[in-house]
Amino acid sequence: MKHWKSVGALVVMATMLPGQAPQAPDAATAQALKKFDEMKFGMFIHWGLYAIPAGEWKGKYVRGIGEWIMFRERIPVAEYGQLAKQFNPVKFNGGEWAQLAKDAGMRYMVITSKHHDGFAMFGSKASAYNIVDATPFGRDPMKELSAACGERGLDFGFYYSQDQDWHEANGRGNNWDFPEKRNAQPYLEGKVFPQVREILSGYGPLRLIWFDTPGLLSEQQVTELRATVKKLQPGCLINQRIGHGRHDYAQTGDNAIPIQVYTKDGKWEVPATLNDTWGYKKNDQHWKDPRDLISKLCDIVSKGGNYLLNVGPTAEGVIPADSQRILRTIGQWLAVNGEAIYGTSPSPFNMRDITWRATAKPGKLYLHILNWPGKSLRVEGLESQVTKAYFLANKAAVKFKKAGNGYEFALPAKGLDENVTVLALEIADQQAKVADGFRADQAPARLDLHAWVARLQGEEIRYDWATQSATHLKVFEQETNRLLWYPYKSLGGKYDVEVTYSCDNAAAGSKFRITSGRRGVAERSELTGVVEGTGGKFATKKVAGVLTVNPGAETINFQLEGDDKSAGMKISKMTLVKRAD
Ligand code: JFZ
Repeated sequence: MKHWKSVGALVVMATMLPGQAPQAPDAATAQALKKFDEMKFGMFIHWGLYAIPAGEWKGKYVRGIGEWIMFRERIPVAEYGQLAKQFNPVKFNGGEWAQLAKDAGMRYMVITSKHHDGFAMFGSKASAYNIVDATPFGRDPMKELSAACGERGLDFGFYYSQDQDWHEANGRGNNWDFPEKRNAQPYLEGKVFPQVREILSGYGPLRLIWFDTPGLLSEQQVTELRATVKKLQPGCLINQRIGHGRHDYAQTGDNAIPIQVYTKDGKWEVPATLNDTWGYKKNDQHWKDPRDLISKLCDIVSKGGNYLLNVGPTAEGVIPADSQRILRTIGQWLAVNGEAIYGTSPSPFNMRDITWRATAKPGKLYLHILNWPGKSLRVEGLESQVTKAYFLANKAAVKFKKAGNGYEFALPAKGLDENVTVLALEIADQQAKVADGFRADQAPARLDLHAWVARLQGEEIRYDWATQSATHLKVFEQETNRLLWYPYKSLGGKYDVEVTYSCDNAAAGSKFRITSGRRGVAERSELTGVVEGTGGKFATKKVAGVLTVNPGAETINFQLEGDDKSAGMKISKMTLVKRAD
C-alpha cells in the first residue's frame, strides 16, 4: 500500500503540526469559542457513498479507514459514481441521530457534507454529484438533521473536504483518473466556494466548519476560503485543518491526546473513533470499551480539549447498534458526572500517572478517579484548603486529612462507578493553589508515558486493561503498529529512557525503535534496542543512549522493527528521565 503513505497521508501529516497560533478572534468568534469550550463533547459523523462497500471491494477486504476505499483501491470516478444510484438510506431518521447524540451527553454534532470522494451529502446546485440529484433517495438529510439538532439544543456543524476531492480533475488526490498536473483555482471557484456558501446558508447557524487535510492550497486560497465562511457566518468557528494558520481552534491528530495540560495554542479538539474507522466498515468490530472512552473524555477535558467522537452510519442510514450502546453508556455516566466535565477548566496539576485527572470550577476541584487506588487517594501538591469532599455519584461525604505536601482522601474499597468515580472538592480559593513541581505547566523530572495515554496505532494493537499495557505490536511493511505520545510543547531537553514491559523468553529478540521528532523532518532523535525476555513478568529496562525531545516535537514513538517475533510483548510505559546536561 505504498500510495497510501506517499501520495495522500504524508503531504497532509507534515502540515498537521500542533503549536500553531490561531487567528486573533473578533467578538463573534470569541463568543463562539467560549461556547465551544464549554461543550466539551461532540458527535462526529462520517457518512457517504463509502458506507455501501463498507470496507470490501469486489469481494476483497480492504485495510484502512473505510471512507478511503476509493483511493486505496484506485476506483475510477465512473465506477465509484455508480454507487450513488444504489444509495437509498430509507432508515435514516435525523431525529433519532440527534436524540442519540443528546442521550450520549454530547453538545454538538459535526457531519460530513462532502468527504474526499467529492460526493455532496446535501442538495447542491454547484455540483450534480449530490444526494438529492444523484440518488434514488432524493432527499436532503442534512436539512432534517440540522433541524433535529436545533430542536434539541445541540449545536451543529459541517465537515467539508476542501482540498482533496477525488471526483475532480483539479481536486487533489486522484492520480489514477486524472493527470498529476492540477490547477486548484477553477476547482475552488466552481465547487468549493459555492458549496461552502450553500452549507453556510441553508442549514441554520453553524457552530463550526471542519475542514480537513489542507495539503496543497496556497495561503491566498485559504485566506479566501476563510473569508467566504466568515462573511456569511462570522461566529462560525473554523478548525485548524483549513491550513496556513487560518483557524480559530486546533485539532490534534486522530485519537491523539497530549501527554499534559495543553493551553499554549488556544482551544483544541481530539477527533476519535469508536472502532478503527470513520466511515462504516462491516468487518470492524474492534469497539472501544466505554470505560476507556469515559476515561479518555476525562483525560482530554482535564488537559483543555474537547472530544469529538465518531459514528459511521450504514448505507441504510442506521448508526451501528454497538455504537449506540457505547454512546448511551457514556451518556449515563455524564448524566451523573456532567458537572465535572461541562464548563470546566483544565487541571491545575501536571499528570504523573493514570490514577486520576482533575478539572476545575471556581472554588471547586473535581478528581476523576480512573484507576481505583484502594482505600486512600493521595493528592500531592494541593496547597489550597479543602473544606468539603464528596462523590458526585451519591453526594456522600468523604473523609480527608492533610498529608505531606497535599491531602489524603479515605475511599471505599471499590469505586462507586465501574467506569470513573468523581470526587468533588470544595476549596477555600477560587483557583486551586498547587505546589512547585506539581503545577500543570511543569513536567515531572521523571515522566512516565503510560501506554494508556498513547495513541495505539494499527488494526491489531490492543490495550490490555488487566495489566494496563499495550500488546500485538505487529510489524507490517508500510503500517507497523505502534505507540505514539504527543508532548505538544510540554517537554524539551535530553532524556534517559526506560521501558517497562513483559515478554516471554521464547518471544524475545525483536529490535525496537524509539523516536522523537516530527514526521518528515530531518532533526529526529532515535534510540534502538532489542526486546529481552523477562520471563513473562513486567520489568523496567534502561535503553542505551540519550533521547532529545525538542519543544516542537510532534510525537514520541515506540515500535518494533524488522521482524515481529516479540509482537506479543506487553508494554506498560516508557519513562523519560530528564538529564542534567
Ligand atoms: C482525515 C481524513 O483523511 C479521514 O478520512 C477522516 O475524515 C479524519 C477525521 O481526517 O484524516 C487524518 C487527518 C489528519 C491526521 C490524521 C488523519 N493527522 O493530523 O494526524
